[in-house]
Amino acid sequence: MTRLSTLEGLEPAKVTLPSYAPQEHGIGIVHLGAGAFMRSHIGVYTDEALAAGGGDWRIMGVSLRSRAVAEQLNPQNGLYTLVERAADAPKPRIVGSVAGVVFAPEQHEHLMTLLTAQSTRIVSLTITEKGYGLDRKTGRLDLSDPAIAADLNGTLARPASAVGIITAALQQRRDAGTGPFTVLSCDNLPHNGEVIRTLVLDMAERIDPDLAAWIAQTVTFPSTMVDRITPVTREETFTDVARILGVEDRAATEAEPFVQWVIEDAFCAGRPNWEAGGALFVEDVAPFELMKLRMLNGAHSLLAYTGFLLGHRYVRDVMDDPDLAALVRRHVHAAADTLPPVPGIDLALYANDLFGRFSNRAMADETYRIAMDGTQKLPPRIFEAALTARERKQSLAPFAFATAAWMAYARGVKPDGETYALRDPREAEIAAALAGADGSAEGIAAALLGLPGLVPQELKSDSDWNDLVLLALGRFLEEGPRAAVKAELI
Ligand code: CS2
Repeated sequence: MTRLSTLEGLEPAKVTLPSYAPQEHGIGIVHLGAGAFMRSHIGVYTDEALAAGGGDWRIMGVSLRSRAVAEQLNPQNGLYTLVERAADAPKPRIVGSVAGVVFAPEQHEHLMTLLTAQSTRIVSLTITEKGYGLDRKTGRLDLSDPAIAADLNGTLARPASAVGIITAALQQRRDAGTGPFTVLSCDNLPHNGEVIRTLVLDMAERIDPDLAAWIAQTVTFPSTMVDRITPVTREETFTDVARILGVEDRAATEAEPFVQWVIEDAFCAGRPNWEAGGALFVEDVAPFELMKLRMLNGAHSLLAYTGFLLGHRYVRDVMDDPDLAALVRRHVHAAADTLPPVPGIDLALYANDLFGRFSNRAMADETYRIAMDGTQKLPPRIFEAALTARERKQSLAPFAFATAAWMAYARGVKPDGETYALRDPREAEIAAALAGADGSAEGIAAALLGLPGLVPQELKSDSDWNDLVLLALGRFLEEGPRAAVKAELI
């Protein structure tokens, strides 16, 4: 079977095709973190923008760690299929907005040429929470992050971290008089624009204080809320595409039909017409970010840990389990109660949509995917929500339960004794902390709550919070996850 590399020969009756000629559009966006989420989200919005308004806004993806993404997309001239999964037949579309992928560790010069080109006007990122090198305690760079430390020691000669790459590119642009680009974080971090701005400024200040001043004056860092559930690509993704299109697509990606993007309109060097794809431009993204992080992502983390320990492979299986579905509902409503008003959104309807999205039977979204990187995900999703609940004198129980579920999961053993990898950047630290603890709920909770910079002090010193975490964790350990869940529902 031939490999996808051109639109020629593809049948519009079987697959939605770009209504524009991709190769006629130059590159305007360099996107760090060229994984599945780039393909299901910014790639699609930019595809719509190119179709509606044209312009030189194609995306060059950058892979910071894995060569595989480049090998998937480059032989295909950046073309890929996005398969939308809902109850009816899978809906494939070819996306034409991605031009290719640069593998940063091996193509440093090429990457810098791209980033310093006048034509590059936006550098966007989906590098996951752990990719930022953020020290949550100080809100600044985490100097113990190996990539950040290496970049600072090498004074950005050959940067490895995303923050280092952006700072080095901005330095060269300033020196050459090229002008700034917009830095657009598309990760699940509250105030993601402010976070990346602070980190880039922090790095610039340590290397070249004048550069920091130039960045502060000229570069914009809009915050965004991004949303589209994008499972890991599976064998069926490839076989469906091959069957429907008659070509082999090694970059095929699948996602749910729902998609949302709320963006602060602060672009210092222009932007595509993303409204064409339905993006919403607002003055303040914060309420939308909080809504999505606490309601969707918070419930996701809760259901991932609890569901995984109960043997549910997919999110849809969790929603088929009446006890767990009830717990998910409780969590989503409790999270909604911590939110400020969100302009134009009815939170009850948003919650209902979430239950529908989680229950989508055509999606194979693994609890194990969502369970990874817990130390990075819990603070914004669970702990910050708990802090607001505490201020408002609302129940802490849903958030404490999610935390206890993570603690039970962090032990790395299923109830039947099978072990698994945590897949967390602090995995070694967690293992060391647990090795030093006795196996009781008290011992485990103390070890994990004691991980530096993880749980906010206000929660750690709240006796209600501690009692609730201990009670739930005790049930997980002594009676098992089913009993722990059932006890919550009484
Ligand atoms: C998930 C997210 O990985 C996770 O923990 O909660 O990837 C989630 O699917 C997306 O944020 C949905 O937009």
